[in-house]
Amino acid sequence: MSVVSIDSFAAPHAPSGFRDLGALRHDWTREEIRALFALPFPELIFQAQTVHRINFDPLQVQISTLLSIKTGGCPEDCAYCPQSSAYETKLKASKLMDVDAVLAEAAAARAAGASRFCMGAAWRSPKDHDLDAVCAMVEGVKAMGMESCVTLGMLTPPQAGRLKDAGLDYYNHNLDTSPEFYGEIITTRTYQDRLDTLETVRDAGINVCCGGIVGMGEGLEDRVGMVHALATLPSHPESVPINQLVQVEGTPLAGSDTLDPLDFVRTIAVARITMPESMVRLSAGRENMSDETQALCLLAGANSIFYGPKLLTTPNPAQDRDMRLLERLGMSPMAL
Ligand code: SAM
Ligand code: DTB
Ligand code: SF4
Repeated sequence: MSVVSIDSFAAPHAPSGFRDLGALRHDWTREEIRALFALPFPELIFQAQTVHRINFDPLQVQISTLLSIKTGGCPEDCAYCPQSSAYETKLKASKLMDVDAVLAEAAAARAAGASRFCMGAAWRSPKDHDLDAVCAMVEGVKAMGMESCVTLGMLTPPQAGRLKDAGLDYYNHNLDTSPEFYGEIITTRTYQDRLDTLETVRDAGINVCCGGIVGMGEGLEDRVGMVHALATLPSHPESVPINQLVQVEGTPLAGSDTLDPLDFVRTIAVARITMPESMVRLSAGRENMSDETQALCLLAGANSIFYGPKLLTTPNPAQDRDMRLLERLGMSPMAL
């Protein structure tokens, strides 16, 4: 891990933290993170790019494909989510997919160039017998030479152990927002429940994929609090998805004020600076972003995307649009 000294480039008003840019830290304060968000845009992007280039090839983007293996009918009340049974959306619920059908989708994702296959289930937590099928899916994905990721809700230590034994590489479980705003969004499980699941996953030796959502009507201080919560975890999540709310008719958050795209870019940049060795994923919301906003996110340190025409239940940009964008930027998908 190297630390750059770039005093000679620093603007006269650059904060003193500028000198330790790239250091791996878990003691970020809210004040420091607030100060990053408040930087003039060119300073922020310069810092983010500098940190990015210390740890990563800035021309390479990791691509993951998502599949909803069990859709809708979820007992949780996450206000953003079309899969909650608490809200009337147009979504059709379905039971857990067959292993073979999932593996056929995984093979197609691999053929299209994805290096990771992520399977999501609309559960509060999995039942032990459901894990038999999920473990078989993980084993099948691994046998194809792809990385595997699942997101299944809260886990017990024995369940995490079973997933690890099946060869699971990543578990996605998001903190979603700041601890203060969280209660406005979800009432059926607590922030501490989420932290406990993250600890269970980490202790099982599975890589953690953990991020959040912006554009839910939160304030700047909530974005500060969200990044702070992520960057002060005992170890930084290996993967940090930053989602922009996909507004779905029928959910309580449909009709929320949309976020200034530059505030989204700032969130990516601050995540990059504070978690220098993590993959930062430009996640949900790309379908509603211009190519130029996405390009700014990639310049601000995002180095991963979800690839394929669908996220879990909502649209994502077509694959050819994504490949064209990477080509226009002179960037390429990270090899398997
Ligand atoms: N049910 C499991 C859970 O919540 O832990 C796993 C699936 S859940 C759909 C995975 C994540 O997707 C959520 O934590 C949330 O961050 C994100 N998500 C869900 N709906 C979204 C939306 N409308 N816009 C942006 N992100 C969303
Ligand atoms: C994450 O942070 N974003 C993905 C993934 N983890 C599972 C999910 C986005 C879901 C967007 C809404 C939908 O398609 O249902
Ligand atoms: Fe259920 Fe996950 Fe959607 Fe929350 S985000 S309602 S837990 S599927």
